[in-house]
Amino acid sequence: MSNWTIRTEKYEKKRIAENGNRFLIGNGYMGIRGTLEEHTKAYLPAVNLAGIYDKVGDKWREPLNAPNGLKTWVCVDGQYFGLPETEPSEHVQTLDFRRAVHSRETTWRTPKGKITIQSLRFCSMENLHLLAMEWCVWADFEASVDIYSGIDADVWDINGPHYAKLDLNEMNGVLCATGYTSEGQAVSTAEGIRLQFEAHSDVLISEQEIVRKISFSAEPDRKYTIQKTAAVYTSKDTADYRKKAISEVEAALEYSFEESLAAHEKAWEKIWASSTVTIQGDEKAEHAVNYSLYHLNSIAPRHADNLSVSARGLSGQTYKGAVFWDTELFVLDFFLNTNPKVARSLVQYRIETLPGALDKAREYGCDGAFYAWESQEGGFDACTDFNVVDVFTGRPMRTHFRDKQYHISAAVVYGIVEYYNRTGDMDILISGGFNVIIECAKFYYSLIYKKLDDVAYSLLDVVGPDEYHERVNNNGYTNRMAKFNFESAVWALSVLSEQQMAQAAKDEADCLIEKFKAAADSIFIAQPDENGIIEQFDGYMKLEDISVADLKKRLLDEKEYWGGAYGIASGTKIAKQADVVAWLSLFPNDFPKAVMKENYLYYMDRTEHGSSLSASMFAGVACRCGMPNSAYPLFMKSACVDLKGGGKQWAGLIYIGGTHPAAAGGAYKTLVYGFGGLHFDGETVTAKPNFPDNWERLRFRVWHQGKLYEVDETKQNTTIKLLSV
Ligand code: IFM
Repeated sequence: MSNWTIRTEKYEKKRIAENGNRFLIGNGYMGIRGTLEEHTKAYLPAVNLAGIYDKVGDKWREPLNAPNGLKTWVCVDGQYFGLPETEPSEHVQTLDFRRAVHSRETTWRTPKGKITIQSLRFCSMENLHLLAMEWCVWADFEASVDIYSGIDADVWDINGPHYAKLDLNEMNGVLCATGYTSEGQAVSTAEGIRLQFEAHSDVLISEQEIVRKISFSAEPDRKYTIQKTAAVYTSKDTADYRKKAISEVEAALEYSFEESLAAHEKAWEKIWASSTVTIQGDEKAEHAVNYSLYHLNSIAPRHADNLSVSARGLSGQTYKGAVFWDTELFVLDFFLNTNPKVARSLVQYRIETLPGALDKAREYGCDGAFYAWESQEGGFDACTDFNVVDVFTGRPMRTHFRDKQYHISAAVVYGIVEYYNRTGDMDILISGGFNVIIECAKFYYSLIYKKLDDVAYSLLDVVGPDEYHERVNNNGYTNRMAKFNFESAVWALSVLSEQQMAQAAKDEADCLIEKFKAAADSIFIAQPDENGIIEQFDGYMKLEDISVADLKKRLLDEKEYWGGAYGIASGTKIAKQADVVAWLSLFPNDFPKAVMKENYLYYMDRTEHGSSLSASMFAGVACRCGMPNSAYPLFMKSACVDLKGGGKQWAGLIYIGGTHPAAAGGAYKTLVYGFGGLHFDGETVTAKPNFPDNWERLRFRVWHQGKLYEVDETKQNTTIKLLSV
């Protein structure tokens, strides 16, 4: 029986931020950080919302955190008991990630006796606007108890405060806090409780908080339980956000806590029915992968048909809640395989944000579509020209993520093509997908450059996924992706030409086909040198060859940024994540296995893995080279990033902690494609085990072309069964 929980049995103040990510619960609409009910904003609690943003002054635009409807704390005989202020004698925090239920139990031993609080909460997967919690307190002595429970609108923000105005009020026993942003959006949290005992209750309203004070005399060893329900609605959901939040709470209070919990658990069971992974022979890996998939399932935008997922999921405002290339290259496959409707939403988001990409291309004097590096709604690029803060001067540093990471447009195209290959959904292509592919190809076409004497076209002045080396020429990954984009556009235009089309449009399509064919054929694609090594970009081989360990010794400050003009890595071969390996992981048939292996080994020694995306790309290539045992630690590194509360926490002085959907998705891809050898060819699904030594059996389900399959592999035998749905 697999272990579906994570647990911590001690309370460490220094791990509050990390535990906020590890113990997160979410349902795609919102994510509730795994902080404790009594926590004020100093401890980073958040009810982080998907797809709604705000900008304050000239600070970064970021997603909103809703007023916190879970806020609850207790005073016993006039003394506050809560963490971290009052040191506990016992503390247990648990996440049951099969049921998506968070719980905690904390005990204090006082001269009068023991006091314990306990809570259990969930973010409903059945009704995505609802949060519910059962909270109780008991003491083994007679005591006078005050429970304070309500809504805290003094929310944690990185670049806030976002609520320029707050309305706090109570009606018929339901509390409501509505925040109005300077961009004209509003967020309402309503909250209601069920009391399981007799008490005196008052509503207290302060500037940023509305709470009930529930006072009673507690008998020794009797549990006093409150059941709380909160609902969140925003002005993006409905014009009646406040009314809706209140009526949702009233409706939910008609049901018992147990009934709401059961409905939530049932919804999760359905999700797990298509996404559980079983690994016989390796419980640790099975636990880590399913935990990673829990996080992906918790951020899936099931409630929308045009939303995507952000680089730190719903764990807070890090990375501005923006969508990166992470979605298409690391996360999309999980949803293609387990929930194609969600995959469609991720793709549709890009189709609908094309206008933003067209504008961005114009801004830089280019044709076509240049997608946002950090994409918010409408394709708005939240990335700034100064995206890192220098630790020494405290000044923003000029970086070129926004204006030179051209590879983002081709990543969007890659996602659309993948989605089509896996679903056969021609509608999405006709209704916008083809257009994106063509516009992105036009973008690269307007960038490629050739001197009179050159044979090939170059792509100059770019930043590849290895962000430490800025403004380089002919970055291997970017050029290869541009070639892919040109080829995809030729296909798109050919399909469109076969449709009913006016002669002028046909002529235009023919002309573009010719241009893109020529571009695909003549863009520079680096080839292996005499040792089989592919140069990451022009001139890379001339850079200083140094080990990561030796380079690290040059750091003057542990938070120092490694890239940019003065970064310690810039003049060396050390990459943040290896672009050539990224290339090979996507196009494994470009070169023979021996070349792949040489490059894997070469770049492994020269990669810092400063991005949580890096390890899974290496793992995928190791599997392709027939080295599953070498892939294994890299796979586990990706699968365990959030489990261990790892990943980089700082880029210069910018906090970048949170959950890591791309690492989770990358681990999943390594599992099914790398170790499971899963392969799709037209309608056909095949799998060929390529297991690490200790694995005995691997089982998972995948959707392909509208059909659901169960893949069951042992080292000797593979069965792929079509399931009836
Ligand atoms: O998209 C990545 C990028 O490749 C490296 N820095 C973090 C981003 C978000 O995960």
